[in-house]
Amino acid sequence: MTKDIILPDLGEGIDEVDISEVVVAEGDSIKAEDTLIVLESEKASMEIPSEQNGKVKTVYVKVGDQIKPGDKIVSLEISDQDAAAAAAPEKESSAKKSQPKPDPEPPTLKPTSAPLPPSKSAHASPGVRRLARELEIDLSQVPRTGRKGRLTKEDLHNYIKQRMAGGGPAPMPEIDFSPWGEIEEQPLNKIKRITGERMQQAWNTIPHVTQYDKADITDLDITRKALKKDWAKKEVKITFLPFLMKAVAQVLEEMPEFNSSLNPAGDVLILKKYIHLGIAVDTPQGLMVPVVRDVNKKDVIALSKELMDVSERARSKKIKLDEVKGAGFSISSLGGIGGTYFSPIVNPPEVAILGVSRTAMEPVYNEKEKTFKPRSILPYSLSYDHRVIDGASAARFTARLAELLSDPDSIPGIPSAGKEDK
Ligand code: CAO
Repeated sequence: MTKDIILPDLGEGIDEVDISEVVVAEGDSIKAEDTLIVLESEKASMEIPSEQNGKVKTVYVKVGDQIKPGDKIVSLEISDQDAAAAAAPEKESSAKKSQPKPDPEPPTLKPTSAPLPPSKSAHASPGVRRLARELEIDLSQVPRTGRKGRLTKEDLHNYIKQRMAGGGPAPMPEIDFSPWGEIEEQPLNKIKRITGERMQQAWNTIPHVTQYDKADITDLDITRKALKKDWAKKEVKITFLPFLMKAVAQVLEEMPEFNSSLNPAGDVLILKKYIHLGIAVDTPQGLMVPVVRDVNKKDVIALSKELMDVSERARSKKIKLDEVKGAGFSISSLGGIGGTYFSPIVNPPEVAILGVSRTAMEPVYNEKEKTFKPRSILPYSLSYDHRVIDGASAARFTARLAELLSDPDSIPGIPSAGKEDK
């Protein structure tokens, strides 16, 4: 048998609405409750489901049509079996037809139990897409609750509300500062714009926590100075950073979750078996983060040479695109400049970053001698993605790093001084 499915009463005084999506096509086999069309009114987006199983014979409507209650949507070819299954409730409802009945509930979106993660290929009605375009919202960032993973108008509204509640930047009004004095406008260069966008996105999407710690590097500094003297003849600058990179690589080998990335759905951790470190370099054009690869396999001298080369090329704009990709963890060292502690922003898709500040002499209590001794103390901070890393793990990371840095013999890849010709 054939049955026409008509638009039911939508309630709330809605009489004519636009069709924003036709989900079925002629020849489709559908089940009761499968969506036939999506309507877009001033007030809401609604999915109109089928009343029963069947095969779509004719589709009477198209996107953009206006439709009112009682209009035909599709005709369904219904098998005898499906007709028999539907017969009982139909009889019941026709018995009720003679009695006055309250307005039927307007069809509404039925959210799935939990929102699905954002997806680049999510289906959304033209109305939702139009609204997203007007508000410059990237739909691939919006969690979905619609049937069959569709992104609904409600999803978009929730996303906007979340952003307005602090999940995103409030637009700054245009201000004319000139009434208060002379000004000059400097457009941001491309590196600064891209860095700004990435940092904003990281700040909005990653729940950041920063763990602060410090290490006694007095003995390490003696080792570094001896090596520095040796290698100065060969014009290799031995700074503190390569020692730190070696110690960090060691901790990453011991605690691999710090060298990982979360998949976009947020339910799988991707652990990296290689140790590539992003090193923040301050350049006249802005911040650049070239990547030093396989840090665990190189010694301090090789790393010093590479660091000199890569930071020089970053400053003279000679870094290739490939050289800023693939880091599993980053270090931002401001120790050569100054400061005591700062909170770096995690560089996604990484999950943690170490911020290093300037070493200072501090009195440290010596238990054995019952006296304070002047020691070189390095302050540092570890910012991490709290979705991946627990506070306890972060504290273990910084404590282990302090342990390594306080004992240069425990850090692999530090050659002895006086052997620079080998
Ligand atoms: N404490 C004390 N002195 C330190 C130090 C520390 N933590 N770190 C470096 N120094 C010293 C170095 O040993 C060197 O001194 P010597 O010449 O006497 O040996 C001096 O400071 C200058 O070091 P450097 O900065 O040239 O070299 P580096 O290897 O420490 O760092 C690089 C290299 C490229 C990381 C650095 O030059 C740089 O650009 N840092 C800025 C990074 C940045 O902007 N981060 C912010 C990102 S978030 O906006």
